[in-house]
Amino acid sequence: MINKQLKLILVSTPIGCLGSGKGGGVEITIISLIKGLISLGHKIILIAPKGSKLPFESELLEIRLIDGIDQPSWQHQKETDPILIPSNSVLPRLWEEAIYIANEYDAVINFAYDWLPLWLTKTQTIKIFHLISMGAESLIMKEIISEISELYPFQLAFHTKRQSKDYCLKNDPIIVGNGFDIENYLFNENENGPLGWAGRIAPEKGLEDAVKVANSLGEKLLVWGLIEDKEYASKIENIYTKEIIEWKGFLPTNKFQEQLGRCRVLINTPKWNEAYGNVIVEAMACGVPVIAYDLGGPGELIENGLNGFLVKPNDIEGLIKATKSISEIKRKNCRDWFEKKATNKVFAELVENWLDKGLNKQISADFQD
Ligand code: HBI
Repeated sequence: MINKQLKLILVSTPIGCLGSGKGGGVEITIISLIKGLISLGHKIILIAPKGSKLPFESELLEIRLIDGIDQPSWQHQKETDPILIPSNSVLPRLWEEAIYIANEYDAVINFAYDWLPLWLTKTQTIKIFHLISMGAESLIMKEIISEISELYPFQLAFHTKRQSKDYCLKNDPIIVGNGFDIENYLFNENENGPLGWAGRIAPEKGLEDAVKVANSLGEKLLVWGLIEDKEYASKIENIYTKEIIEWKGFLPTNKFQEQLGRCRVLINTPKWNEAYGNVIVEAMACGVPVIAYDLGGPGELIENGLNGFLVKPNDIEGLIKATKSISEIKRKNCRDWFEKKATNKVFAELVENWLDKGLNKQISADFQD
C-alpha cells in the first residue's frame, strides 16, 4: 500500500467523450478507478475529450476538457493499418496538456489504446503507466506494447491474463482486473426472469448466437448496448421472422443494472479475445449468473458452476444446455464473487500496488498478480 498521497494525471480514451458510450468498457474503468483512487486519498486530474461527463465530483478531482476530432477506433480498422492521426485530432492535444502539467504530478495513467501515449513513455521524465484495454487489434500496437514491456515492464498492466497472452511480453504481465462501484448495483434474487445480453452491438460481440439460444427456447432476448453497427443489428433482427430481440438501448448504469438484475441469466458470446467483460461483472453484481464462451476475460471471471457456466466458443448447443440448468447456480454466489473480486476499491488497491511497483521498482509484499 502507498502511504502517501499521489498526484496523478489520468488521460482518457480519445475515441469519444466519457458518458457517450463510444469508449465502451474503458469509460466504466476510468470512472470506477477515479472513485477508488480518491477513496484511497489520492489527487486526480482527468484530461478527457470535450463533452466528457463524470457522475460525481470531488475536491480531489479536477477535470480538464480538450477539444478535437475523435480518434478512429481500432475496432473499425484493419490489423495492418498504419497509425492514423486525423486533422484537428484530440489525441495529441490530450497529451500536450498532460506533458505541460507533468512536473507537478507523480505519474500519468493512460487509458488510450493508441500508439502515441505508448511511444511518449520513452521520451518523458514523468512515468507513464498504461492500462491496456483490449486484446491485440493492431500489429503496430502489438509492436509498441512489446517494446514498452521490455523497456518499462512495471508501467504496463492488463485486465486479465488471457488478454495479456495476445502480446509478446518479455516479462510476467501485471494484472489489475477491473472495478465497479458497489453502490451502483443492487442484488436481485428473482430467479425466473428473462434471458439477457449486453454489450456494444458489433460483430466481435456475437449477439447472433444469443438470439439463436432465445429462439430455440421460444423466448425473448433482452438486449442492452450502443448499436454501433446498424447494418449488423438489422441483419440479426432478420435471422428469424418472429420478434426475438427486445432492444433496451444504452442506458445509464442505474437504469441498466435495475433492468439487468431481473434476468435469470446473462448470455455472453464474444467472438474476439475480450479483454475483460464488464457486463459479466455488472450482471454478477446484481446476482445474475452468466453463461459465456470460454474465451478471453470472461473465461477468467466465470468460475464454472459457481457464478455461471463456461461453454466452448461458438457452441450454441452448449449455450442452450447451460441456460436450461442455470437454476443450479445460487445467485448470491455471483454477488459474493463481485464483492470479493471486482469492486472499485479492490481494483484501486491493485492499481495502487502497480503504481508503487512502477514508481519504486519494488515488489510490494502484498501484491498478488
Ligand atoms: N481505439 N484508437 C483507439 N483508441 C482507444 O482508446 C480505443 C479504441 N477502440 C476501443 C476502445 N478504445 C475501448 O472501447 C476499449 O474499452 C475497448
